[in-house]
Amino acid sequence: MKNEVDYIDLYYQMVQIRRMEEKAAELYQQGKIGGFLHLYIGQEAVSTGLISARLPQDRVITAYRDHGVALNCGLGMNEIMAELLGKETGVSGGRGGSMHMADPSKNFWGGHAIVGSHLPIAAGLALGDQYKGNDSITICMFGDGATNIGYFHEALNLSKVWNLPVLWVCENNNYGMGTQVNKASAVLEIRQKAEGYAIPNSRVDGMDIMAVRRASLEAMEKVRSGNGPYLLEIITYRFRGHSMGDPERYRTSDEIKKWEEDDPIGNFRNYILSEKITTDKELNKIESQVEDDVVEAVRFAESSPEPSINELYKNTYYSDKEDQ
Ligand SMILES: Cc1ncc(C[n+]2csc(CCOP(=O)(O)OP(=O)(O)O)c2C)c(N)n1
Ligand SMILES: [Mg+2]
Repeated sequence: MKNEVDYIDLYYQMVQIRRMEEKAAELYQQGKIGGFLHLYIGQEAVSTGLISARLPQDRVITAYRDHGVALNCGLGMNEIMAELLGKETGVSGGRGGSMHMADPSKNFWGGHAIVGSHLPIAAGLALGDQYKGNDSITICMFGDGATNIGYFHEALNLSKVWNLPVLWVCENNNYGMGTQVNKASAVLEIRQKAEGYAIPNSRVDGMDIMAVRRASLEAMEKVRSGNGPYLLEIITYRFRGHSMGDPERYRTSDEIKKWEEDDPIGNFRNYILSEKITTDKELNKIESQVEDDVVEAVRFAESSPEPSINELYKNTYYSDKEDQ
């Protein structure tokens, strides 16, 4: 059983996400990454704290803001970068790109692009574990915007009816694209929506990784001991636009600045230093290690081959018969 806190490793993971994505933004602007690119910058404490509390048999599934979640689940930075560049060596063989990272061998069940669509899948994963009597829970992450969609309500309802071992995790970053929560949701505290399905719930500050980890451990313990689903709302903020190319007319630079002062990485750095867990010098060393990791990931991705043209139809389904 894991769950001793490895503060240094958690810090390392958060800085890895930040630097990997800053580099991805640059590569996107150079036209090396196609399609959409949704950055997780600002939200690093959410997945890092949450996933640090899971056991290896627990499944994780998320939406399209998935690069950080993939790293936290143990997918390599080289392979994530290669996926962003659409290369054969990518985590999804270069077929998925930014929004479709996945590796079931690490119990990471993917990135999903259609808002809310992975919530019924999460209920299905949990139903499978319940049926088999596995000691696994499913951790399903989604945004505030997803809670206004039918999938959310159907999945929560059935999860309670069937007492499924699923932890619903709402990352409330206050926006669904350019729409603020108060313009799209009937309740401002998303956790209240769980009340309608008699699902126990709580809210936690997502800029404080230790608070996220504590709340996650508690919630996972409840779900694992057979009490059925639980909903954890994590309050956070994305420092970048919804995706690359977002003109961000819906929020002010003062608002962004205010949240940037509550930077989850800066907060954790201060915590580590004030608790004397390690020294400034050691943290600087970790940061330069991450710089090297990113350089290596880009080298790996750029030097990897494109998927072979001969595999164009691999994993696709088609029929050569006329419609019957
Ligand atoms: C069914 C569906 N409707 C609309 C979209 C377009 N869309 C992509 S992201 C998004 C906002 C979702 O916001 P939220 O769930 O809060 O996640 P966040 O981007 O904040 O992480 C929308 C409407 C979509 N992908 N799928
Ligand atoms: Mg959102």
